[in-house]
Amino acid sequence: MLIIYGSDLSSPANKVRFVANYLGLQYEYKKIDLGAGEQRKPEFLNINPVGKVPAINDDGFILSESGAIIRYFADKVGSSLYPKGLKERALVDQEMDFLTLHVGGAMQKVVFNRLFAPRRKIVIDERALEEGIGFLGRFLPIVEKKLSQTSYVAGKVITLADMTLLATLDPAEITNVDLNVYPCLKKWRENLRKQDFYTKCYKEYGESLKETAKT
Ligand SMILES: N[C@@H](CCC(=O)N[C@@H](CS)C(=O)NCC(=O)O)C(=O)O
Repeated sequence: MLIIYGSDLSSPANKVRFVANYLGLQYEYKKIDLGAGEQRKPEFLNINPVGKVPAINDDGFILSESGAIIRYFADKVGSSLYPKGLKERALVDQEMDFLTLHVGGAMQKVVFNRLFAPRRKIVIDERALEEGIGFLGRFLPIVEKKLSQTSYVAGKVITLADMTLLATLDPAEITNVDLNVYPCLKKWRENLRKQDFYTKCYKEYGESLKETAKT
């Protein structure tokens, strides 16, 4: 049995569920309550000593780090999401690294300061926020240009790079990151967000916050 440890507001963890759903993997989703510090409890530290989601337990094989997990899933079932050819794979890796480190790094500063800091009553780091917005303004036009030339991030077919970008930009609406200025990116995103692998997780990122607000 495959267990995915995640949290609905964690983009890296959601990326793992997107890929598992896309590949049709059966799994149990165990939510870790990050707000309550469950990730630092000994039971979870036994799974991931770093104390972060996502992590998986696949019949006793324990793995963390979302990039490693989604590569493992794709290779396990021999999926074209992670092509086997030397150069095709290298290009997917290039996009995954760029999207995780640069776009993801920028998005993280925005998400932390516009979503989590106010909720946790932490002082907003305006400088980090500005830096995050600045980097998005620098990197997203590069993504837009790619998507104006090809259907998917790393070429003609969907790959793990698309899953990475999709999860990374998922909190855009809730954090007021305007993606309307990127029409090709917007179209690409709309297409993926209506697919089963996505809607099996949720209708929209952050909907669990609305549920909590109701109770
Ligand atoms: N590089 C990791 C990042 C994981 C990560 O930062 N997880 C966050 C949620 S998005 C977390 O668990 N934070 C809890 C904490 O730091 O206490 C990955 O890609 O899996």
